[in-house]
Amino acid sequence: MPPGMIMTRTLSGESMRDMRAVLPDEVNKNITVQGQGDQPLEPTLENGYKVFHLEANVFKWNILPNKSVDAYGFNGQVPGPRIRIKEGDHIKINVTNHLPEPTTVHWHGLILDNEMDGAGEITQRPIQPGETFTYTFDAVQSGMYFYHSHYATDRQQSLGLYGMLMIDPKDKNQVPEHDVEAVVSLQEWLIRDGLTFPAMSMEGAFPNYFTINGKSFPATETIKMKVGQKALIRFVGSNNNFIHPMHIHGGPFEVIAQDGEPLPSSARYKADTVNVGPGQRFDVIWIARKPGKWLIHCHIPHHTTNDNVEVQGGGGLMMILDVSE
Ligand SMILES: [Cu+2]
Repeated sequence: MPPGMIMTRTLSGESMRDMRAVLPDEVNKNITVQGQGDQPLEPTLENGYKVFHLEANVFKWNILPNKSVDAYGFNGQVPGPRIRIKEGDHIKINVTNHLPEPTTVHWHGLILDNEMDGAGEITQRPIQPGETFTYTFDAVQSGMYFYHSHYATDRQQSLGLYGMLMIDPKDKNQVPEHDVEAVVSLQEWLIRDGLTFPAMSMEGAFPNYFTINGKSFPATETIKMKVGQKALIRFVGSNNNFIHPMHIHGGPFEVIAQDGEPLPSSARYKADTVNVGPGQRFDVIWIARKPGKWLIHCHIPHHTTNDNVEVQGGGGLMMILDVSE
């Protein structure tokens, strides 16, 4: 049990279950240290359906070259693989559970049939270890979405069971012109005594590591741009606990979509910081006005440290837009 939790006479064993550390001997998939998350997942085509395969496993995941977590994740990646589809597609997603506990997958924000919604014990019997469940839906929306475990969510999403779901619109003009695109998917971790606990908004369980697309700064991706180019940056609140005020240096951006829905031009607005809460998505366009290294980072400075320590100018929720002439 993490120190600091307040025990009372009535604290039940059940309340402890979801906060336990991942046991290192539960790791059942080997991943290379250099593994990157959010990699494109290719579907097969079957009878007019795009069919995807997700597999939930336990694996060691490097958030920094010298720091790994014992993660629950999809297809050996944190975030899980990127499912990128088109508006109008017919979709099937087979989910196989190799976790030591039941799970489900919820398709956050999608219009679909209730029994495909993935709310464990509400809309379906959770997928038991060793079982496969097939989700099916038609993509009637477009924009930035994500998927995540919806069973013991406080534990499972915290341990890495989430991934990006992007639906390209039929009408390409719906997305403003841009030269580069970057997903900024947030997550919080608790590593203590070499063990990975699910980070929770609870005394004794607060996170001490923070990741963008599964990596802590300085291991986060650097985005190369040229002066005058536009970046479409898609913030995703795939984390469980904090609202992260995500800030970009070098001048304001324009918020063009929220939660997958494009904002009409009259509702678009300029800002230099957006509060990205758990579950939210914000798409923004940032123009590279001047050359140099411009930061994207959370404005809660503790979230730009790694276990309370700044490394090479920061940590955690930080990445660089590297703009050349
Ligand atoms: Cu933050």
